[in-house]
Amino acid sequence: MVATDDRHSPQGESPTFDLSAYLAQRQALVEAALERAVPITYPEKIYEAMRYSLMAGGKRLRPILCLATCELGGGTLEMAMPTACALEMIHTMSLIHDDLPAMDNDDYRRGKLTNHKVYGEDIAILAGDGLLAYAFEVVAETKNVPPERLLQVIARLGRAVSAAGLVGGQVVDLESEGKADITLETLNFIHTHKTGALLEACVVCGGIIAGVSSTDLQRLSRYAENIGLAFQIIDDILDITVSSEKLGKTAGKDLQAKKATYPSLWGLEQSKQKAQQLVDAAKAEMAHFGEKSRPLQAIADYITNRSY
Ligand code: GRG
Repeated sequence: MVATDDRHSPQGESPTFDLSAYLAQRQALVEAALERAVPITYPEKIYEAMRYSLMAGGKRLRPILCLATCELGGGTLEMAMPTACALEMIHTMSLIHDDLPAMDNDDYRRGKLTNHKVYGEDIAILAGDGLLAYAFEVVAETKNVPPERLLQVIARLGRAVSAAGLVGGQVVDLESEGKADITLETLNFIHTHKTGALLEACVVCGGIIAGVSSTDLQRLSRYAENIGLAFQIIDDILDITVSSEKLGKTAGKDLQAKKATYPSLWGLEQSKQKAQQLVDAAKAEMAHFGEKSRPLQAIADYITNRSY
């Protein structure tokens, strides 16, 4: 099963900013940096398993967000690239663990068999652990960024993956499975933690690396909060409206697992409207930054217009 490649819908572009070209260029930079970051060495099996999922494609939205906010704050791509790679490593490890039989039990991810289907559950767990640990090492070894900023980045990343972030969201998600009476509050908790926490870390860490003010960090954080929730609402919509081939993972899983989703609470139309309102609110946060925020404005639009 292979995901089709219409990644950057022209609908996501503003007339004056070529988002497709921007995303393609940034993706290529990230791919090259990831390629260099994880060479295969002894014991080869674990590096191969880590690289299998890390280099399997994906939109690379998280590293691209981190690079974009660093540039917005006056920093360079070089300053943010190690953290950008670390964010993709953390995201990939969360996908590997999410797909395990003990969690979502999925066979396909990013258009390929899941990690445990190829390497077995034991190696898949370790590949996730290896990527998570390596992410922090990569950030700590960043050159040309003041150490106190790197320390803040490491603290933010730690919090984003912890029980106060991804892990906590995943626990409530597991507890909620099969329950018909999940409230909007619980659904929001799951997604602000499972999906939102890491997206927020991407945006905020780029700002920290660039050394932006705490007021601007708060603006970036609010932007991220809004796009994070919009991203998840669209994810829920795509799960019921798009094929497995196009998604690169098993479609219709939410319905099958009787999971509460935004469309199941609000219906499709209202879910789309809510996502649009959140994207508009995210873009409003960027108005303060003027022209420099074009990429982040266009990425916010892309989130609601994406097709996989
Ligand atoms: C972090 C220590 C630690 C453990 C993981 C399994 C788990 C705890 C959390 C689950 C996190 C998870 C899988 C959230 C879903 C996030 C999401 C919407 C993923 C899809 O992101 P895309 O569409 O995927 O950006 P690509 O493949 O394009 O990168």
